[in-house]
Amino acid sequence: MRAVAQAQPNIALIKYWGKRDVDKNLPAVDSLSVTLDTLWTRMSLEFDGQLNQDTLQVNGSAAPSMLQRVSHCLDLVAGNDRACARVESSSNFPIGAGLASSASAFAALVVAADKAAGSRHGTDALARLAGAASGSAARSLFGGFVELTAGETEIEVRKIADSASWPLEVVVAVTAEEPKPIGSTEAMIRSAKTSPFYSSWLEQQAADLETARDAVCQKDFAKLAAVAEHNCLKMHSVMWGSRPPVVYWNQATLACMETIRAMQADGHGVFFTIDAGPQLKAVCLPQVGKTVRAALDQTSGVIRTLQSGLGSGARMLERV
Ligand code: 2P0
Repeated sequence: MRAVAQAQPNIALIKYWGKRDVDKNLPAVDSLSVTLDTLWTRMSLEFDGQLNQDTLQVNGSAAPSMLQRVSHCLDLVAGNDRACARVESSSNFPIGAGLASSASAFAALVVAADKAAGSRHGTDALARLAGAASGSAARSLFGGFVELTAGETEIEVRKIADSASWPLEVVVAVTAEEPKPIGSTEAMIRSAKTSPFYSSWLEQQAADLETARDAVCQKDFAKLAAVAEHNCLKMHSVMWGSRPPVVYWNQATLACMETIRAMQADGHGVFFTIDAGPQLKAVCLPQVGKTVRAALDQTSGVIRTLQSGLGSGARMLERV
């Protein structure tokens, strides 16, 4: 039985950085994100009693380095006594480069695996299982504005506003297409162990999240912009203060920040955020999407831009 699911990446406006429990992959902090619509990962999965091991293809090529993580996730969804699976993933955007490809991949994977195994879980449970594989993936089970609450023993994920209720746009400036130099899991562990700023990062997160949640509920763009940029730069300060430092930015990342600052000075409704990679994501009011994209296209070092509205959560595409 083959199942095909699709999920879109999400962009955190209040960031997940740090783990409460590394083995269970429990985040140390709450986070808030927006789910995109035009970027996607499609995951095709078939349990097959004839196979003697799981197989994984990513964009048409074997991907043995990711197989263990995928197999573990399948065990969580379908049980240790499941048949082996043939898994094929394809994405329409660069993977492993700070564009949340693991979020869309694991969100799509849990939906496809659950369907193929007989639909035993609801969306909340699937979000927890996706989060156990990759923390940010839990948020891609839901569309629009999504909040992840990191409890002592498990996470709670919920949509706090629909994509249609505040149709913001996101322009991604791609400044490097190669995989990032250090994975976010390792970088988070290093930050927690060595960054002198890590404890204040944890202490202040609840206040940032509350401000951002209020801003979303009030549709207060200036308020959301201020807290999201602050939270992003604070997360990167934690990384820069780690030993050895974790630096994901390149020159074009900084050039893009200057572009956004210049647009803000001109009164445009736009702000930036940057994740575990050198790409800059500009979040903007829909009426300035085109202008923001044109400005980022003109910015030195930008390879290309992608544009997206806000979209829906992970879902099945077909069942064969
Ligand atoms: C986020 N990031 O909230 C933050 C901001 C990157 C920077 O979640 O270790 O791939 O697999 O749970 O989810 C990227 O980390 O990490 C991430 P794991 P994940 O989007």
